[in-house]
Amino acid sequence: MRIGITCYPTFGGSGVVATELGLALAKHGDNVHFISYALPSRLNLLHERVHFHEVTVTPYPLFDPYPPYTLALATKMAEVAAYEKLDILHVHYAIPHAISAYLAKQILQSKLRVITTLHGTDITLVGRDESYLPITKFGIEVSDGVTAVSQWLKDETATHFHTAKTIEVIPNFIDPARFRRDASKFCQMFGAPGDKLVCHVSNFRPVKRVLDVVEVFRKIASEVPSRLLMIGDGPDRSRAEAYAREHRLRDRVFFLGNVPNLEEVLGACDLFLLPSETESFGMAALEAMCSEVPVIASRSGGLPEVVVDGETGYLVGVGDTDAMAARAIEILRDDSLRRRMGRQAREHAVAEFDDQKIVPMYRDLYDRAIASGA
Ligand code: GMT
Repeated sequence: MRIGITCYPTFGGSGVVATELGLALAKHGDNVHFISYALPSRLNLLHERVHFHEVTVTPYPLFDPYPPYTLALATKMAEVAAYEKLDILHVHYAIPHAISAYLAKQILQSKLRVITTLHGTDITLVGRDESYLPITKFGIEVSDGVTAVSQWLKDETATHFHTAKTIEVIPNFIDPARFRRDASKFCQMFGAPGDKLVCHVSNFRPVKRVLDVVEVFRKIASEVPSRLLMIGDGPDRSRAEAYAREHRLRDRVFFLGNVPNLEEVLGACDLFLLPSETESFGMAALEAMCSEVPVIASRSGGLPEVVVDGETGYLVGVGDTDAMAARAIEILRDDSLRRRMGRQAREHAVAEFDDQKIVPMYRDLYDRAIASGA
């Protein structure tokens, strides 16, 4: 099969899922063409069946002040679909990507099938904005297949967009060989002997509540010798760093930015915190779980579909930093509980979200989409 994939090429979970999906499909024999404005952050594997097509928006005074990325993307999609004879164009995010894909299909008047995967922000934030709601709904309804990364997101989409479009739940997935416990390397760099390593990974947007992470850690550190690794970057990083400074935690809290070797870091951690306002799935939590790290997360959005409360970690109310700290201290003080929850977390991650199980679900959807247009 010849498959085009468009995603945001950043460190966010949607880019990770799109990239890992493309790489997995290529390994199994498909030809995969990534189409985006930059190389996806995890696209670090050279493979004869993986190709990258950069979208550039040529600046013209006519386009001031807003260069039309959506149109440049549609043009590039049509061009790649035509000369690479794409069967499928799989876009991650309804807006603007599904709209560009629709335009590309109209330009070509071809049997190209468009699959749209909803990841969350397009539905929970942007798409609900009245000014974007109609076009987001349109992007969903003109797609040949639509998936959501959790049941929660599927239900949210149906409710807020009043759409009867069939949406299939295909959850995010993980490569268990890549994310596994290995404390040896990284601990030597950040773990003073005996200190527990607590970790958070996100893009530091307000929805992630990163100040809660540092506040919870302040409470943990007063009871358990520990360090906090803050991975990622974004708008709330400065505030979180200021909080750590003000509370004299700078020798215990490390802001590492976007690290290329995330699996090494996670493999050495003892606990993962994800206090988000909401998450449609929580990809970073899944990667931690697969690395045998218990996760304490908010009981919100799709997180209860990933974290099993009391087994693979704990779920607490949004903003309840006292409860999160109490659960964290409980886990970090009891090594056998931490190890058991870590083992159960990996078992659950592998049983439910193994790439070998999930990637074929996408492949099957592609087959059905092609058959329906034949
Ligand atoms: O969490 C973010 O802000 C990044 C965003 C993205 O664009 O990658 O993540 C969304 O998609 C991920 C992959 O499906 C999900 O794991 C995240 O839960 C989802 N983020 C939110 O719903 C806030």
